Amino acid sequence: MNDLDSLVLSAQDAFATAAQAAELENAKARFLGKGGRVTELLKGLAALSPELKKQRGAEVNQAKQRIEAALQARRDELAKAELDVQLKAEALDVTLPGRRRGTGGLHPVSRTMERIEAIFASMGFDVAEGPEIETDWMSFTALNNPENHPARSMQDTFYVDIKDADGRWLNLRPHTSPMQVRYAQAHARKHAGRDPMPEIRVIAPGRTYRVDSDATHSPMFHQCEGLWVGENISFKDLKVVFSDFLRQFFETDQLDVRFRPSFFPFTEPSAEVDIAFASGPLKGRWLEVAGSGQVHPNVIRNYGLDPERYIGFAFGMGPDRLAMLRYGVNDLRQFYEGDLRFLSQFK
Ligand code: 2NL
Repeated sequence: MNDLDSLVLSAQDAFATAAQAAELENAKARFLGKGGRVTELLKGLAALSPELKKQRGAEVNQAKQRIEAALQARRDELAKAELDVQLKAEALDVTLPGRRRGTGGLHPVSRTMERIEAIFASMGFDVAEGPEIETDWMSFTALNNPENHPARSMQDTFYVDIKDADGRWLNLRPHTSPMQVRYAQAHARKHAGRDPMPEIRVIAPGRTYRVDSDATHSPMFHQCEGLWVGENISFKDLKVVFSDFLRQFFETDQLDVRFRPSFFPFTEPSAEVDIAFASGPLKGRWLEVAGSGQVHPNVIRNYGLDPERYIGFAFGMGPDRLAMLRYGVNDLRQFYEGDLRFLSQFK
């Protein structure tokens, strides 16, 4: 074996033992780099005679090519090994089960609202939704609230720092009654030419606001009011409609309903609606669930209707409270804390 063959062999050996790209490049420098052994041999050619230089030059070049080929082969090998490692590390197990997106659900109060809407819709009531920021007239005056009624005070009602056309502060509606006034006014205008006017039968569900916060009161709460006005709608109709609603809502006929005389500015006479379950944990206890009454003639007039001719009833209830009763929740605030451990129980 001549010196060039053994040089090639030792280069091949050095490349083969290089386990990483950096190590391989170091080995390359020892043979092909500036001061490398091949480079030294090429420099040495200068001292030879032209004859010898030609022959020896050709041999050294051939050796150099073999070394370069060995280097390239090892580079390819290392690159392939590196790719294999990466592929193995990033391998996907396509047989693993997919990641599930959790199924959402309606909030218990939303479910309750939808339940109330469905029952009244089945009795022919329209569902009306509207603004949560209201004028003073819509929230109070139209509803026969006297100018100095405590409900208007800042302790009860949230006011907005903007004035309405009458120069009074706008408010966050403290009940959904304004929406019933809007609906009744629009209905009266729409049917102005008809005699008699078709009956008004509507419920107004939605968010309402009062300055109040404890275990049974939230500054934002829900209300669902109802209104039925025609030529001949009496307190008897109120009792039938609302009792039937309650029995459907709680899915039981074993339910006592009581209309207890009360006062509201917008109804006369007025009644508080109480219920008592015949069984279950609340058995026999009277629970207040709604307010109701015959719509006050002043309110009928504010709809744009003649109170000598049109008469009817209205009621108002709190879906939050109905949801608490239906689901056995005892702290209202749990509905508004957004804790999924609580909320996901209602899916
Ligand atoms: C309560 C009291 C009530 C009404 C709301 C009403 C609405 C119009 C006209 C007349 Cl537009 N009345 N609403 C009537 C009686 C009672 O709610 O304690 N709700 C939880």
